[in-house]
Amino acid sequence: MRTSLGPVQLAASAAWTLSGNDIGTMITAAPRLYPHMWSWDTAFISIGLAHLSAARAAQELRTLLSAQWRNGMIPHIVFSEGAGYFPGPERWGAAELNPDAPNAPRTSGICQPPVHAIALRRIVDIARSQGERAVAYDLLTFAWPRLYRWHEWLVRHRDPLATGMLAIVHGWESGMDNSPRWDLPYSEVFPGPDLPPYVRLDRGLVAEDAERPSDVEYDRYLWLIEEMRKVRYDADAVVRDSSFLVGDVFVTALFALASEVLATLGEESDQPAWQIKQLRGWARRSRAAVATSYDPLTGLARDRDLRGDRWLSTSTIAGFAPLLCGGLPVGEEKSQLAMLCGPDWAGHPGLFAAIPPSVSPNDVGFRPREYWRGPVWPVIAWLFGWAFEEHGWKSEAEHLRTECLRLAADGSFAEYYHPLTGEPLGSRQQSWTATVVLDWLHTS
Ligand code: 2M8
Repeated sequence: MRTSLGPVQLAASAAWTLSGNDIGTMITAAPRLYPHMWSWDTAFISIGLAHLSAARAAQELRTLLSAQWRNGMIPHIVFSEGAGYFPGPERWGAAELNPDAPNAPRTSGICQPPVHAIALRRIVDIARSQGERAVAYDLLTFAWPRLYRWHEWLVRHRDPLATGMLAIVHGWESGMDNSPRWDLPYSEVFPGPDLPPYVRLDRGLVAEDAERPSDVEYDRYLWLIEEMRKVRYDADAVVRDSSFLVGDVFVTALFALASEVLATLGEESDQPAWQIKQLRGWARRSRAAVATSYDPLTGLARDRDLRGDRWLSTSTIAGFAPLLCGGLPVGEEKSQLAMLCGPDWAGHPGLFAAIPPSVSPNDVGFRPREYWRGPVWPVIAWLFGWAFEEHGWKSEAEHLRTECLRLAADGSFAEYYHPLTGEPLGSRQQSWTATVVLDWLHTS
């Protein structure tokens, strides 16, 4: 029988999870599987933390931003002193190879989706509503210029065709590591004989191997790191040489959305007008790129394989990217929203809760236990809920929130859930799951 905690118990248990994952210098993404700081996890973590303490949330975001590379990139992992994750800082060798990477703390050499401005917006609003105006002001003053430089880095180094569609050089940069979105481009990544041997540490930390990527996938992940090491993580050389280069429609939509959010925060805090104008321009271009990727045949937006010069048509949650950033004509936008809520997705009659899974349950590639190949990810639902609120789709946002809270009421704060049974999967006590639950509980 599935436990179902009431709101007070659930909130207490989420707060307890976060304090358990707090190692003093940072809140780790999860206790055993992920004992370090991940870039987009920390954005979500700081949102939930703000409900407990705005100052503590600000500190967490500052810790991440303090590890920003000198060239502006926010690295995907900021390593704690603790061991227990592979690939760790030695395997990346970022600081040894690239003078832009900080020596301390140590970091990985790639990035993750740019959701940080959305977190900043949320923390500032929560802090102000709690009367913590100084915390809000100080955080905004610290974070805004850093986030501007981060967005500028993305435009400068990750828009190789100058279309506004941002490219990733590793599936890890999408945050949706083994999504079917990347199967085709990864089939063209051929690990060489000089791939140094390695031992995976993740396998033993989940109930079943199938909940994690396969060894073949890991070889490709590690090989891409070798390729980047060869060019010393030089941003342009990586884009030029990496055997994986894909225009990521979901990252692009988040960038468009976050750029608008950052521009508005800039107006509120008297940031330079030319930078605000630039952010609006970047947002416009990326929104247009997302709309261009829309396929009227499937009703979904598409990624673009820049090595193979082809659209990638997979039936994943990323296809709804236009609902995050806008830009589609009204009719198409309405039909996307109807599709997301309909029987192929959140309205599928077999689902435990009406939340869109990472892959449609009606798709042949749907694997309900396998990581980004089918499970439900609460953070992704949070992003859609947030965007729905922004668009004024109140009842859809409220329905999503209620269903997510029903799923999370078991108190496991799982990394992801089986969409048909609600079974918790992957890591437990995952920080970002606990924090989006806290945010949902506080917006009721
Ligand atoms: C997962 O990714 C890491 C690699 O970055 C892993 O599997 O080892 C993804 O779900 C990613 O989106 C997330 O940020 C990270 C930590 O939660 O775990």
